[in-house]
Amino acid sequence: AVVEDAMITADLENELYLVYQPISRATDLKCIGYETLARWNSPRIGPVSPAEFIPVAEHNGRITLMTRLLLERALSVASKWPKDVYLSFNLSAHDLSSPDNCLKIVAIVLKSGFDPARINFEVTETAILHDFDQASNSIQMLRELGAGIALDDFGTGFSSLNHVHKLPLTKIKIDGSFVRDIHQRKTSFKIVKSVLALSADMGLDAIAEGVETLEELQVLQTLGVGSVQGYYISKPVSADETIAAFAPPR
Ligand code: G
Ligand code: G
Ligand code: NA
Ligand code: MN
Repeated sequence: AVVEDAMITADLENELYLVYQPISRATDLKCIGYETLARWNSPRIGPVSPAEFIPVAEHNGRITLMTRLLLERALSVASKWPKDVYLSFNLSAHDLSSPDNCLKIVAIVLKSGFDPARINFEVTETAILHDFDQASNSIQMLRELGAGIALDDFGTGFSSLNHVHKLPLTKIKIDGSFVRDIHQRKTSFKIVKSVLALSADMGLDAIAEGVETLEELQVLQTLGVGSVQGYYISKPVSADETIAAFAPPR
């Protein structure tokens, strides 16, 4: 109830912000994109994790405002990146739950003038399962706009293979739980290996997330994963740091 109460009076425009975690090509760790991660610093209750405040916002309806605010900001920052760097933006179940919600997202993208082909929307299986048919329509709509769709936290939900088959996805994000100690855990190794074979077979990009050590990275490189993300490569950084990263050396 504490988070619920704090959110009712929150000035989300000022209290919400985004951090940006690099996504890098596995072979040479060149940065090819950034995933935006929402942060809420409440003056009343301090920092709250999105894992906690997104579900609350979905419940009380403030998610509509949050998505608009965060996506507009992300697009504005991303417009200052080189053209070969993409934006990866997390969507919630609510964002996918009606054609109306999804059209609002499409409208924000079109208004921004940012190339939709440089946007990747991340959706979780949980968000999809909330209402599969509607989520499927929304994903189709975003694909028609020209954006990519990544299935996030792959392997942690239910009947994953079924979803990969039925939805017009472009990427799979292999959950960090399969990356953890992959150099020592045979089961994780086998799972990641078969997920990579599946992705290749279906023409999907594979991203391994939660890479924390060199040992993990090396195994992923050997297995041929396309891109990597995690604390070993970089923690999430501020908007200014993403822009500074591309400034010419002086
Ligand atoms: O960054 P962190 O590990 O605290 O994120 C926790 C969870 O919140 C993750 O599942 C992440 O995908 C989700 N999340 C982070 N930012 C956003 C956002 O802007 N929108 C939505 N819907 N989920 C987000
Ligand atoms: O659900 P999603 O995959 O979007 O959540 C990503 C979450 O994982 C974010 O909260 C982010 O802060 C966190 N994260 C990013 N890199 C790492 C990592 O290398 N290790 C761990 N444990 N968490 C990470
Ligand atoms: Na994500
Ligand atoms: Mn994930």
